Amino acid sequence: MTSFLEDLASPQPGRGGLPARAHLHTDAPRQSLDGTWQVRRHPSPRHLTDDLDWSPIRVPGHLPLQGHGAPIYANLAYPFAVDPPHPPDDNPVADHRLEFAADTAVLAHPSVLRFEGVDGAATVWLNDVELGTLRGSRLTTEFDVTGVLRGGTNVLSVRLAQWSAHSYLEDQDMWWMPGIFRSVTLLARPDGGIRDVFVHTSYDHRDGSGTLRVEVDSSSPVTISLPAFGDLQPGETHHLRLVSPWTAETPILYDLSVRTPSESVDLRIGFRTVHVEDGVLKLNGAPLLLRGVNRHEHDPKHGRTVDLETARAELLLMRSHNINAVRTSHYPPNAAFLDLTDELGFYVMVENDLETHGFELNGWRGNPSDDPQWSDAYADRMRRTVERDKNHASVLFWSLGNESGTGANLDAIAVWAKARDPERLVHYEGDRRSIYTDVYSRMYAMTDEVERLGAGTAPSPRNLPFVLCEYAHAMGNGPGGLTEYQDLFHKYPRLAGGFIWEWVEHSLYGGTTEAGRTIELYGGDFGEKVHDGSFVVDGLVHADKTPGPALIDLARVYAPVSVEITGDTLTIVNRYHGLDLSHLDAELTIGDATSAFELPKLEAGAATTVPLEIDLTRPVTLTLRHREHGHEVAWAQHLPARPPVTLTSAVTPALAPAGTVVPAGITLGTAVFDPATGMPIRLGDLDLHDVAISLWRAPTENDRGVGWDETHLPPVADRWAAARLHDLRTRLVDVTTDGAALVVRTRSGPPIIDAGVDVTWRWTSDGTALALDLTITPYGPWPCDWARAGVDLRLDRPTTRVGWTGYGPGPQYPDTGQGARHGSWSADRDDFAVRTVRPQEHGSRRIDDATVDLGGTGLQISGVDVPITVRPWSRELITATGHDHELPEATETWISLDAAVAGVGTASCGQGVLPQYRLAPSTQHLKVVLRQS
Ligand code: IPT
Repeated sequence: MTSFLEDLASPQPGRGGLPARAHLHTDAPRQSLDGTWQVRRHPSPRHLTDDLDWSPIRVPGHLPLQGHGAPIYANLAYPFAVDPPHPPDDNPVADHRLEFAADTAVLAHPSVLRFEGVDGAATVWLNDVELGTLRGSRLTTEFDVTGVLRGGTNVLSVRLAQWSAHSYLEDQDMWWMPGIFRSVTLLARPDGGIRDVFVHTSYDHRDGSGTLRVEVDSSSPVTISLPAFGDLQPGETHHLRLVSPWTAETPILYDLSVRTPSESVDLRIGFRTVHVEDGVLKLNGAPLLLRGVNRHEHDPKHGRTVDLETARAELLLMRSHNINAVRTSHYPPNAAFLDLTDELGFYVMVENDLETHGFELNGWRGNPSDDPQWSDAYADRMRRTVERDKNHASVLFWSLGNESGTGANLDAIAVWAKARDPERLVHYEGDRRSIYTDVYSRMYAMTDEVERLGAGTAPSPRNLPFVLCEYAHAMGNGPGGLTEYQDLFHKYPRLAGGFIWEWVEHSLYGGTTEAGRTIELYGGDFGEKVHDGSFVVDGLVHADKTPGPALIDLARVYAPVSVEITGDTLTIVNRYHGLDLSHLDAELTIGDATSAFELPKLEAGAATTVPLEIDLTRPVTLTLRHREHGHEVAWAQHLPARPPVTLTSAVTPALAPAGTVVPAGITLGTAVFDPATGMPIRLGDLDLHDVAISLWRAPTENDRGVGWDETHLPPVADRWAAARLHDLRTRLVDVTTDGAALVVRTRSGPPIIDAGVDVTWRWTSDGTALALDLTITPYGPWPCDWARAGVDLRLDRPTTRVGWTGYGPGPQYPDTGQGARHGSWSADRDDFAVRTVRPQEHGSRRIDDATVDLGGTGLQISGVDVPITVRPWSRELITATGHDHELPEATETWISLDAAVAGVGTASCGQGVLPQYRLAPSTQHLKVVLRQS
């Protein structure tokens, strides 16, 4: 028998486990071994001793989240020397121990011990008998414990090392966190029971019939029954004359029971056929569009231990935001998750627990994917993935793994998966030849290439449908450009949609600050020497599963019904897979009045345009809702053209004598201007500070990324920094009057270079309000695009709330904010600012009228579609602060009023800001009216 140390360096699969099989819902007795175990830690497998104290630990759970070691976040870099198959000596080992009495019901039969997920590499003993080793952190292992399990006290020991040869196969972009993080269970296996079941179904959309074949692995006579269809023979294909098909829109499941005299198993099955026809992905004969997300299992306190209530809540949240597909990136999820996707209706790509991405940093030298010594490990992982989850209607794809290069071991598992389960599709992104996959998959391909793939002008291997297994990196402020992708998916049938990267942010909680703010941590915060910083925080929902603004936008973009109001017509496109629109209610809001709207009958895939007999000089909103759940599926809005806000009467500026002389003080209505700068310093009772032109924003994580469309250039944030866009120097040119207007001209530019902006500030007042008509004109050879063009000002009191009429409730940049609609909104300071785990520019709203409440007084801003931000901090402070909880409490208010704002793109991983959303130096105008409220 090999030693623990030797085992850790073995590329072989774990040993001693039983052949993989489905997780079945059985009436055989079971006993959970979850609960409080004991643990002790050794620094290395070379320094194992017995004189360590035991301390309690919760199972399931991760060691580093319970005080044993620290999490490590690295994306592709291996945080150890790449010396396969050897793990480093610096390799903490945790002995786990549980004393338990076995239930008599379990003891009455042969039994197995099941581990559903143990992160790391372990050897397992029961009552000092070695059962075998655990490899494949997110995969199930079962050991036969018949004859080893006994009456009285049993002692279960799990010696778990953080690193092993298998760490080279588990290089997913996530926290390295060893631990028994999923359940441990004892299962009685009655003699003559059911070892395994494999259900095969299909649906024929031409006549509504289905087929069913149930393979059962048992040594006893088997009875299979499907209520409504009676008893069925195992192993035979049964033709069922009329079945209701399963789709994510109609997740109809049938109860199937499989019995032997000693055991009965219940399954919930669905009839559906997924296949590829003429380069189009089809479900039950109709084209299928994946509106998907990549989902890691993550909880900010418990890591990858995610309970089922949380998983259900996540799926309901997805559904209510029009998401219909999940890629289980990058490993099989908790097994019961797939019961939920069957029931709630999702198209699932189950991914093998495999990634060798770190080899890319070494030119893929030694990549296990093409090295025969790892072939058994690859086969073992794929087999356990497929066997466990093979009965789920929701699972349409098997994915071989993520980012593992190319090689014979991948080829082999693809061939095996296809042979074992010909009725599902095989996916793998990393091998562009796509010789053994059923779809052509890419990640982050840019929209222009996706367009060519859709149109057939870019080569698509073997005429396969195209899937973006990852796109639109939801990191920080963004992703921009969702609409452009979706428009292509709608335009070209070959494009089967894709999966946003990613669903949930992986920040970990680190307590609370004195001020009561939650501390959210990312890579590097645990003293890791090799780490990838905040790259682990890139989700549509926060770690606590509260939606970020991108989820609201995505819901609109993914809407299965497109609605558009143009001229006096309404265009509706039904983008459901199979539903007509009869399950939806529609209502039309004109001004304040809402009434029901009769929807045209529309089959899936059909479109219609109907006249709208209404007055379009008032705002019109059409909303479609799900009748059953009340959730809003789609909406469209039409806004009448709005005239600019002007003051009706004017007072004359007190500027004497008229002309360019700098007077002692300038007043205009209730406003006072500083004669030295020409900038307003007071409005009514409010002191205005630091009024200045600004072209910069606090770089977003997308601004800090190298866009895939311009890999030859530094990130835009670096271009701004090089141009010192954040550091404009201003010179007052002159102050004059023009009738009732005070006209201030300034010139601003960064140091060093001879480019800048000429600015004309034209101020008028009706005695109380102050109107600004601003023109910004570039001069000189500008070295970079601008982030924005507008005016900053500071108030010396904190904001409590912002109320506004305009687009909301979420933020909006030129390439985001699809979910923002025109209306009246209110948000507290934090919600208006939109805080992110790593501080950055966010929260811009386009307003017609906003009141920044400063407690007792406030500043009112009016205009038409004016982008504004309101925050307690300067952009310099935001940029210099690494974590949200490090930002100081609010004592002041920074406001920006913008003439123009650049889009945000998705360059943190993917394409940069699309050309139409960039802000090239150009003349910009801003018209706003300010008043104290
Ligand atoms: C891609 C990975 O597959 C995913 O796990 C994640 O790391 C994502 O990037 C970025 O957050 S790989 C990348 C090199 C395209």
